[in-house]
Order: sequence, then structure tokens, then C-alpha cells
Amino acid sequence: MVENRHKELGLSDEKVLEMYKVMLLSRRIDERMWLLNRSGKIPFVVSCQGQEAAQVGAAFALDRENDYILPYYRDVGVVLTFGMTAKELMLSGFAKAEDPNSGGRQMPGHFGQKKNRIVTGSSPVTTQVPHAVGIALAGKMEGKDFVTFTTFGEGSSNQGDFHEGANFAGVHKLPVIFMCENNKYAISVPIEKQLACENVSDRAIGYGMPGVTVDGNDPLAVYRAVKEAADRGRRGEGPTLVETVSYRLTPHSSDDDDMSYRTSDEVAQAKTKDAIITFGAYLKENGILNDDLEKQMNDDIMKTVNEATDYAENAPYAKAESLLEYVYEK
Ligand SMILES: Cc1ncc(C[n+]2csc(CCOP(=O)(O)OP(=O)(O)O)c2C)c(N)n1
Ligand SMILES: [Mg+2]
Repeated sequence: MVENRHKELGLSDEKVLEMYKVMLLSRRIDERMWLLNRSGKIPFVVSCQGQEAAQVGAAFALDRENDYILPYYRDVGVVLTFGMTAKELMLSGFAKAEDPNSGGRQMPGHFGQKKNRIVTGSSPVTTQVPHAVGIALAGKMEGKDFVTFTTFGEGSSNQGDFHEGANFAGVHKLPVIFMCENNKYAISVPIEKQLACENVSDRAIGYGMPGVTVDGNDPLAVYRAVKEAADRGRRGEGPTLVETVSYRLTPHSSDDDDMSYRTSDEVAQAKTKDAIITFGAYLKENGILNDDLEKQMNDDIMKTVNEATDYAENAPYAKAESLLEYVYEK
């Protein structure tokens, strides 16, 4: 990587180190979730591994005090940046009452936390997209200056919800950032069988908005693209489609066997581009990170992950009497 690229983006050494810390925390939480799942302690994992750079790069480009985010299930890096904690994510993994996302009722990955303006999503993929558009419309009507940021997979960009949401946002020039996290697979379906166009971002022109494809393993490239999109939205110029290209390093979920549709060689090849390694190397080349600091950072993160795990494992489940809370009838 070119030296000091972050400075050109107005990012300080401290800021990029903070970005790296959140990427690393996301990875370590995810790795712990897999261990807990395989040892029979938590029922389900859907991973962020391979997408942390895109998630953290994007979330750092937003206004964390003001903007609304409508993430999809892999976005551990996005929600951590917006203020959700490791403990809260673990409470969700263990499905405990104190889980802020759903009080232990939903699968992990259905992020929602009102105080951090993380808008809860539903299980049918891409339903968060029209919600993001609706919130942006409300903001525009009320004269607010926030943008909404929503993410989805490239497979999900084939759903009607994406096209309807993008069209409406384009027509009404709404401040929405549509970010497609292209990880090359939709469960077992490879990218070549998902799209006839080359890039997901090629679709933007049909909805009258700019579309860009960036390296999803490069948090600075993603930061730049999302910052430009946010500035554009705040200036009243409308939505942007950002596509980040990386690779899903784990199976689709803890219930998937990826070796039935891809090879270990392909995964090993993708791991050579893992941003945890390449961005770490960039920070070292620029004198921002060294071996001692890296060890210290890893130790701190493991302490956080261990404490979160212990807390969540020992926390109570929701009381049976609370079963019908938040359930509404017509
Ligand atoms: C409407 C709908 N169809 C199918 C599913 C089942 N499903 C869950 S995730 C997924 C794959 C999505 O792939 P992609 O959008 O590329 O996201 P990724 O998991 O690769 O990040 C599918 C088919 C669903 N949840 N909702
Ligand atoms: Mg995908």
C-alpha cells in the first residue's frame, strides 16, 4: 500500500489505529462465536470474517451521533463502530434476556439498538433497504441532515426490495447510501450465477445515482467512497450505490458446509488478501503499529471477548412470562 494514504483522507494515525482495533475486535468476537457454537454453547453463527475492512471503513465515514444505519446480518464491524458492545453481541449469541437486539428472541445478526440508531432488520433479506429509504424520506421531510446507510449482500441485490428502494431514492433524491458487500457467494451460489452484469454498481445508472466498486479489503478505499456518498447525500444530491468486493472467509453460517461448493485452495487464496493482515502491515509500514503494540492490542481485545463471553454465558434467559411481550395482534 502507498504510504500515508490515510493522511490524504484527513484521517489521523490514531483514527486508523482505532479502525484497526474495531476490525480486530470484530474478527475475535466472530472466532469466539464459532468456538462456542462448535462446543454446543450457542445455537448459530453468521460471520463477518473477510468483510470487517468494508464494514469498519464505511462506518467510520458516517456521523455516529446522527446517521441511521440499517445493517445486514454480517455487519459486526458496523454495529461495533456505532456503539454496540462485545458484551451485547455475546448476549445475542447466547440468546439471553439482556440482549439489546431482541431480548434473546431472534437469531444473532438481527441487529437493532435504538440509542445508537441501529434499525432492526427482519430475516427476509433486503427488507432493510426500503426501510432505509423511508427513514431518509422522513428525514428530508423534517429538514434533518442525517443520511441513512444500509447494507446487503450481492445475492440480495437481486431482490425486488433493492430495486424498488433504489428507484424511489433516486427519483426523490434521498440521502441514502446503499452498500453492497459483495463476498462472491450467496450461500452456495457463486457470483457468476447471480448477476449478468459485471458489477453490482453497474445497476446504479438505472436509478439515476452514481455507482462505485471498491476493494472491500481496503478500509481506506471504502472510507473514501462512503464519505463521498455521505457528503453527497447531505448536500441534497441524492443516493449512492457503493459495492465493496471481498470474500466470505467462513462458511455461509454455522449450519453450512462450504466444502460442498468451493475448494479449500480457493479459500486459502482469499486469505492472503485478508485485511486483518494487509491493513496491519500498512499500519506497521507507516510506523503506526509495531509488534509490542499489536500484542498489547490483541491481549486487550481477548480480555474484552473473554469478559463478554463469561458475562453472557452466566446471564439469565428471558422469563417465560415475557413470551408475549412485543407481540402484537391486529
Ligand atoms: C427473501 C429471502 N430469500 C432467501 C433467504 C435465505 N437466505 C438467507 S441469506 C441468503 C444468501 C444471501 O446472499 P448474499 O446476499 O450474497 O449475502 P451473504 O450471505 O453472501 O453475505 C439466502 C438465500 C432469506 N433469508 N430471505
Ligand atoms: Mg454474498
